[in-house]
Amino acid sequence: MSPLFLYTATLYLFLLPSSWAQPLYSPESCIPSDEFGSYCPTTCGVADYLNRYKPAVDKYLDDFEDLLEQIGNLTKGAQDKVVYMRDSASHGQKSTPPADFYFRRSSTMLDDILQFEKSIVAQEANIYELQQLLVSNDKRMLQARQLSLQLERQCKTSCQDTIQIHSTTGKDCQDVANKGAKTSGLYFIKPLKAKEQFLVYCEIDSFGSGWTVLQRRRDGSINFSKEWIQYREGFGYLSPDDTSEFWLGNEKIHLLSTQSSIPYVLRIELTDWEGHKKHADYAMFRVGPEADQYRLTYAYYYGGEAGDAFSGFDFGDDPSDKFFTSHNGMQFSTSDRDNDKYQGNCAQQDGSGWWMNRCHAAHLNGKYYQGGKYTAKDAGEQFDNGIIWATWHSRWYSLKETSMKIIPMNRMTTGGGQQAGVKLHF
Ligand SMILES: [Ca+2]
Repeated sequence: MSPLFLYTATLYLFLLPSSWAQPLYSPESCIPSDEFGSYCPTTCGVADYLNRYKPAVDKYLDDFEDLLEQIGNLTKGAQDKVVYMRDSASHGQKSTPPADFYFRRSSTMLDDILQFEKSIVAQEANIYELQQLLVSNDKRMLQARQLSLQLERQCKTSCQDTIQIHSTTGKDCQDVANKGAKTSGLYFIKPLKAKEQFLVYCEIDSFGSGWTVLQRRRDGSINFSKEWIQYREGFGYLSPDDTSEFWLGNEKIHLLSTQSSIPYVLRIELTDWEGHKKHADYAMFRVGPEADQYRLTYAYYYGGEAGDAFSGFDFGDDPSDKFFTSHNGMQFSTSDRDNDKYQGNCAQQDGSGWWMNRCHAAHLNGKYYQGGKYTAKDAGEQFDNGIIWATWHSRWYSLKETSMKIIPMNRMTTGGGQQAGVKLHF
């Protein structure tokens, strides 16, 4: 890597928002990533990065300065020589008897000298510019160093963003709860066929029910307009106090939902902008493998006040509305992978990833609209691309909060579901 590149890269880092600098975590103060971002959302990494490359940049600047000085000295020498030559030439012209040959030769020499002088002036201007550049670079370097020192100082006061990850693990959050975990938070789990464990948010209630949360929207802080790979791997942030937005990732959802002979119930929880909360449950929720484009299936609508939008909705536009907006059996689509039943590309139109049909009656990964109500004009191209649950609110109403979470089906009758009279959050 050339020193110039290092210098550019160093300065450029400051222009990036801190989230871009996340992979540069400090091993002492941050928790390494488990494919879900690094748990040090501070800029400590930037300081480490700067400190690592500072000596190289300093050396580069020193060398540059030496070079400029050398050029300056050379120019001065050349200038002295020109003055000397001009003086001797004109002296020769005056003192020597006018022999044509010598006179012409002397004139040519004077012309050359004049040109040479011009070029020296031009060189001097160049050097001046370079010197200005050096000064401004020095200034920027100084600022960078000051910022680096500031960051260094901040990073020495132990990282404020540390999070607690509980030590209990299991194949899902219910397993974690069965092993005695009592509080909601972040846990590592490892579904049966998973190659490695991964982090999830577990919602654990006082009755010992452990929900594994797959999706969360709450404030629009995360852009859900992502492509296939991001939907496969997951994106957003997991937080120990359930304050952030995320998509857990299709591969993880697949591994979770297909691991056991005990099927899962999917619960969808929704909050509108008036603060009302409703939910919808689906029995035997499964997401297929990537080879089958993460196909969604469930056996039946289990209940809930939000209604069964997942099975389609009759918008009144066409008799086939309900059939073509049902999500059961649909493969997952993203803007870069069209697996929908529409001649166009639903995911591209809506800028999201979802189990698109032609296109949707339920759409929880849609665009976040503050305040809820939006119009075709707001959506830019007339598509209903908000966060939609059509059996509750119209498709031109985008919900405020959503979550998708699963629990083994047997928990619905042994304390985790409504049947046992467990106090729910609604
Ligand atoms: Ca299509």
